[in-house]
Amino acid sequence: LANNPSARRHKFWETQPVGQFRDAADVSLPDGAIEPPTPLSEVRADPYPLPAAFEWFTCDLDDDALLADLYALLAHNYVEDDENMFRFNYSPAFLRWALRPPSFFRAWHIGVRATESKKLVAFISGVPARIRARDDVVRMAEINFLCVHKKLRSKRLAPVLIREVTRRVHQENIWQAAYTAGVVLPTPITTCRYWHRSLNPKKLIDVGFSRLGPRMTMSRTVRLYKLPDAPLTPGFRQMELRDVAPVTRLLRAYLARYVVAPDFDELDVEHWLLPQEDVVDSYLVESPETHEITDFCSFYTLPSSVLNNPNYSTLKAAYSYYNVAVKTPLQQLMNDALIVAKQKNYDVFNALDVMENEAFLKELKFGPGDGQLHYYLYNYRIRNGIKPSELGLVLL
Ligand code: NHW
Repeated sequence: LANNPSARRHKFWETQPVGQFRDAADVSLPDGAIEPPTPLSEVRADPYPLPAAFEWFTCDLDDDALLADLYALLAHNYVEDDENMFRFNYSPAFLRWALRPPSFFRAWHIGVRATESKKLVAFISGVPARIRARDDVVRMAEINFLCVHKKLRSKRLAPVLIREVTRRVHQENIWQAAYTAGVVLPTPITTCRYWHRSLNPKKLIDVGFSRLGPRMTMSRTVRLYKLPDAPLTPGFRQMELRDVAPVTRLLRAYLARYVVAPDFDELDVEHWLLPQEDVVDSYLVESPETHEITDFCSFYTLPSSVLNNPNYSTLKAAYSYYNVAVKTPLQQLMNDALIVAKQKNYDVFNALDVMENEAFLKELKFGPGDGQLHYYLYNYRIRNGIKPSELGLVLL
């Protein structure tokens, strides 16, 4: 049983409209919504009950003090690697960006605090998105930053948070959601792997993120990962506000190839892809002759705290986001992304094996990580799932 997650019982997830492991072989089930919307008047009006001494609390992220509380909750209690050596350290500016896209709902930034001390002890969030599955564009919530304080774990608080965010999403007449997790739940639409490209191999080895390869010395390793000082593609430059329309056109045409992908309009592109220092970086290739925008690449910034290391407290990591190579070969475009990330002092560049990424990972000296990332849809079935290369969606 322990080696077979799909045989495990899921007391909460078995009650939810998600693909159930027991239905995996049932070919008669159609793609699309698992259950129909209920009339809005039947959506529960009151928040779900919390254990005594805790209360719901909607986080206003305009408020710097509340943002600092959320940052601290996550910095101390959010996702760690299997060996508890690193913990995600989303910055306050990143959280503001991630949680306030166009038409966001404040009510979907859901905290739980201790009634007496007002200390924030748990959180879950949603943001609205249009996500296309095959030819069906669906209004969804992207759910992220589910976190329960370490001292309150295994008390079934997570299902209460999930039910509450579901209720608040339903109140907006939205019935589907997308989310990712490192754990296996019923039922992933696909399972991806992270790949890592060392930019600062010495530090990565010192903090235990990577190991010196067999028959390798430190100086050979440093040489192996060395990159040019500046991008190589003529016309490679940072994206600016004036580029939003052509980038949206490029991205929409490109994402149309994938089975599951976001349906971005110009407002989304302005929010999600216009560079913000230490949050999101986007570059494009402007043809030196025609001034046409031909290619695009982007990454977001998510440092990790290094736990229990005497020399280092953080790893600066870039995560590949959306990339579109039309005229420039993808491998060359991504090599330029690595070069700018190195210039900006990132220690590592991470990428999932989604979209066309397999085509450059090995060649650009990415190595496979040990963690997996499972993608899920709530109340939406995709029979047999999809391959990572059919997925055009990156969640933060
Ligand atoms: S994944 C990151 C999740 N956060 C972390 O890993 C941070 C560190 N861990 C924790 O804070 C990205 C706790 O361990 C958490 C669980 C809070 C994870 N997703 O309270 P109990 C996201 O944020 C199930 C979903 O006792 P706990 C995406 C588990 O399978 N379910 O556990 C979030 C079990 O149910 P089961 C998860 O350790 C997507 C139950 O929770 C889960 O104290 C959310 C146990 O609860 C996970 N990552 O707290 C779903 N981890 O049925 C959104 C555990 O198996 C769905 N569980 O018995 C869509 C909603 C919107 C729909 C709108 C129409």
